[in-house]
Amino acid sequence: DQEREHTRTGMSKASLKRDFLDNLFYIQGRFREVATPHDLYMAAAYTTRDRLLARWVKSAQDFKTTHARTVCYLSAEFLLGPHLANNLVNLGIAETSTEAAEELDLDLNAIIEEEEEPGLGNGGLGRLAACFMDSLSTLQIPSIGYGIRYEFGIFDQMIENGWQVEKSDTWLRNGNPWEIPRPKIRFPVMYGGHTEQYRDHDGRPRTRWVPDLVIDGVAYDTPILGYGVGNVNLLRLWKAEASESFDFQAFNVGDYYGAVHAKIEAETISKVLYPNDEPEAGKELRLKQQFFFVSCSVQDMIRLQFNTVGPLETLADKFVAQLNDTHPALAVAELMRLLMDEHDMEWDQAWDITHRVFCYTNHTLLPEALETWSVSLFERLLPRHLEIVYAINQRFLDQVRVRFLGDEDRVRRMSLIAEDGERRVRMAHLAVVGSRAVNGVAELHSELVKTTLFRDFHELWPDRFHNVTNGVTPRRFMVVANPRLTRLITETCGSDAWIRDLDRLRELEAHATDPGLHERWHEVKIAAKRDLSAWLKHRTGVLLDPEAMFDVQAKRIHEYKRQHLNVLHIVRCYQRIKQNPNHDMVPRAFVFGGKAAPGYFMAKLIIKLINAIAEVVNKDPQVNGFIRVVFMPDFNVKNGQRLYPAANLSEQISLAGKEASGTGNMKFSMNGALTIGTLDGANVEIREEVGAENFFLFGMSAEEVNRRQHQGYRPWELYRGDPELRSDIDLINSGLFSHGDTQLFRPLTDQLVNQDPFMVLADYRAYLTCHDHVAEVYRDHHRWTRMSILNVARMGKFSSDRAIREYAERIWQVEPHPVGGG
Ligand code: 26Y
Repeated sequence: DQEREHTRTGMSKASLKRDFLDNLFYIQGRFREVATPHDLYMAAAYTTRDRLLARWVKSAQDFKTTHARTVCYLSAEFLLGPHLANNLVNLGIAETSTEAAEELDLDLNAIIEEEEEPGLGNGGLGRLAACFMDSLSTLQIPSIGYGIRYEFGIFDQMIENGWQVEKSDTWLRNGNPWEIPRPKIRFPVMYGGHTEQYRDHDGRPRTRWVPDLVIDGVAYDTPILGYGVGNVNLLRLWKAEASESFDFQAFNVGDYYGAVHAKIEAETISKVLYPNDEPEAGKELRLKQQFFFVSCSVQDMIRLQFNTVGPLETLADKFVAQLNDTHPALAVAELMRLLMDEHDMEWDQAWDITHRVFCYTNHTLLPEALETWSVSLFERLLPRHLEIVYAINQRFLDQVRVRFLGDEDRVRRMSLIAEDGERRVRMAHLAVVGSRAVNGVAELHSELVKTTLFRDFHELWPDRFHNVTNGVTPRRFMVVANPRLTRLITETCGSDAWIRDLDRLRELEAHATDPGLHERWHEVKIAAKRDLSAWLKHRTGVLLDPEAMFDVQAKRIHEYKRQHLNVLHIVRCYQRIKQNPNHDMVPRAFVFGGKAAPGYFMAKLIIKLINAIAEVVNKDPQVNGFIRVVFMPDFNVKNGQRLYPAANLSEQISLAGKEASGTGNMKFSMNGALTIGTLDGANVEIREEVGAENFFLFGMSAEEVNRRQHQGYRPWELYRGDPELRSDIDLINSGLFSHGDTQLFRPLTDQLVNQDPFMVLADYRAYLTCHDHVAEVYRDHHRWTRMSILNVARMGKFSSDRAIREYAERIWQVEPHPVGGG
């Protein structure tokens, strides 16, 4: 029977072994005895990829012949994480592969460890796009993810002398076995120049864009397989190359080196991912990047339309395109341009199609994070698109004027162009006007979107606004990251159906007080803590006691996320122990992880502060039996997978109203951590789901925050009025953590005492009180374990499958399209 299985696609142990050795030989040119760990990884990756390709071809044929309605997910970031383990799980051959490896005297986990992850995103937004790709395939929805194939993804973080040091990412250095280059799928992308009016053969006025730069975008495809299904969707990332025609021109006039230079210039467009929270620098290249991938993607959609359905008139029936934040919002203007200038369509029809194709997801309310581009830069790079934006704006504002007679202030507020100071294009307004649906990413966030950020738009078009609460994929963040917990849940529920239907975790509730389960649950957690401790010891030298409470905050470093509030709690614990050596407390390991944007000084200072405190605390025998502090370097998807299973307590402590959703909060909770958190983002819904009694809530609500800020917030009064708070801040400035330097942390502490824009001091007392309660509950092992089980049992809502189902039904109107052979 095994003999009859096709080479490269068989799923039996024997086939996997044979094909692995084949690939090792024919792709890597190695045999077992001389293979390096990287050779072994490549052979395993190709063996896995072969199995994906068989399913991919089938999916592509199927979608083409049936003209299946397709979702295009446009995102400047896809933070995929390592592929190998995830693909083995989705293929259903994780266990067989482990056994196959054993029989070859190999350790599959060691092979999996070899993979360098594609870090093509900053954090939440990029990872959400990756989770959505997994769920789209699992739910069998035909889709294409469109983005940029950055040569350098998010930087690698190293910690030197307590400071973050950025090292450039080199994920492509050893080759990428998961992608397939498509040199023939290539589109020209134009920049600069000017526009001209002319009359077409029917005498109608037309516009032509005469650019001064043309660059090619070349497709690189990565297959995305669903869990337990035959559906494979496409992640199509664009790489910038010099356009051949452009090169040739330069060559003709004898400027060979000029042509080479142009080639290098062109290729910078997809060179590097921009970190978020970066100030102005390098802005122009980012606008170029955004237009680059958007233009290629929209041209590709039109090509596919011609290849399948036919006429452009029905483009909006074949495709829906989701804009992941405003980064791809230029797609609205680009589709208009292509329909009118290249395909001779009139404005009204082009607008009708465009407006039915696009939908937009907002991910932030923070004013400093809303994208705008100066009109002068926009005009210089995209003169035709500026004309189109103006034309959209004129028609739109006329509509506003008719609806709200005489309200010119409203017209000014809603305009696509901000006119106060330097004129700027408001990308969020372009996205709202150009889309048929707009959504926020958690209930609270979506309410605030309607009542604050887009209040005027909501008044004009109430039906356009939706909520789709974020979710994460349980395949990667449970099954791949936490195989022990996966086994325990599957045994307890008597089936692994929960992996595709996360609501079925509820079956755990019936066992929430079972002492047998409690013991095994505890064992699973301790084992994960041991694994993490070993890794951290190796990487940082800090040894954590697996019996201690692992109190973890892992996410990008940002003031609004308030890592410094966590720090103040650590300082308080430290002082309590120092002041009372007989002080009894639950031993805690404070674990941090997260990158700071390279240009974000305050965030980098927070990292330094954490490491400075760690240094003092960890070597002081008077306290290190109670508290230890460690900063996990280079928090990324791979390291996240080590962290989530090991956490007892998840810190979700942003100032209410600032975190749009958060998704780390879900990943921790799914792995049995309890949450200490504010009423912010998806925390609100997590608390609703798991029950208030299983969630540690503290701090002001978004409304209270608003009220306090309107009343006038004076943090220095809190500093002066609370002796413990004062002594914690003073201790940071005493030089104790900085070898006597009393100025090092001043920028941070001065900011807290004088401005405190994220109201750390206002929530300080409530946070400490809540932490005391956490410790009290932790002492009661059975109570804690029961709460942990109930957290996992009630996390069904936070599967990205649920989120994608909501998008599919309420926003996209797309249907599942099963491909056989799963
Ligand atoms: C402008 C550009 C440099 C830029 C790039 C990335 C700006 C922002 C970002 C990333 C934003 C981001 O990750 N936002 C997060 O999106 C998550 C998914 O919806 C939310 O859970 C999270 O609250 C939000 O901060």
